[in-house]
Amino acid sequence: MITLALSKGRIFDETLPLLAVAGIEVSEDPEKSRKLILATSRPEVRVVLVRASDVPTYVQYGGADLGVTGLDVLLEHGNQGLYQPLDLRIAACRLSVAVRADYDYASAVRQGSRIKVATKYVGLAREFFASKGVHVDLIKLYGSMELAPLTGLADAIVDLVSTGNTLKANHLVEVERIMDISARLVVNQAALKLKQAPIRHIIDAFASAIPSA
Ligand code: PRT
Ligand code: MG
Repeated sequence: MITLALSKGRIFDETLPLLAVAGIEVSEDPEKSRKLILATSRPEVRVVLVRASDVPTYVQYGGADLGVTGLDVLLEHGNQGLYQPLDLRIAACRLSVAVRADYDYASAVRQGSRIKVATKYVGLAREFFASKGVHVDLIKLYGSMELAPLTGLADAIVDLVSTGNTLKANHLVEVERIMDISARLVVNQAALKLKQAPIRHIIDAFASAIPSA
């Protein structure tokens, strides 16, 4: 049995075409079913649905053999014990710093002020600001980061941006791009040794199906 960990939403939706190339069709729509384990057209392959931030954990400890996860989640988790053969170039976005339109980020940085930054990505944010020598107080949030500058909780946020519509709707502006993000295939290293042929088949099929840049 091969177990693939996916999260509902864009990761699941954008992985389906890659699975199709590997000859694997998921037999149920996760938006319509409450099942957490989904069978596929291949009796030896199943999909487990986990929170996006739990995909690396499942794969690291062998709860799943492979998984698809955002680079944001992967870097924040740490990639100990995970083989990362492919950048799938799906679920693309960027990790950015954003502030209220009336907050002067550039002069706060220039003057060496302490900046209050709210984010789900405390590790990545700490590393980024430390590398620039910017002093920050980090505030950990689990969602709706955009609200933090609007309520006075923080001066800035570090969050994912794709179209920019969410920032715009909340009168925030992107002031720095930290890194480009896309989804990665991650593989449990022991599983790769024990189930080499079927896992290689999936890696090769995914590799042949990656959208071009
Ligand atoms: O939603 P939940 O809390 O269950 O988990 P999650 O938010 O971690 O999962 P999900 O499915 O939203 O995201 C899974 C992965 O998709 C992330 O880890 C990223 O690698 C990738 N991804 C790509 C994105 C986006 N694009 C994205 N735009 N993840 C989140 N967003 C959010 C962003 O946080 C912001 O709130 O969408 C909003 C901005 O979008 P725009 O288009 O308005 O700029
Ligand atoms: Mg989300």
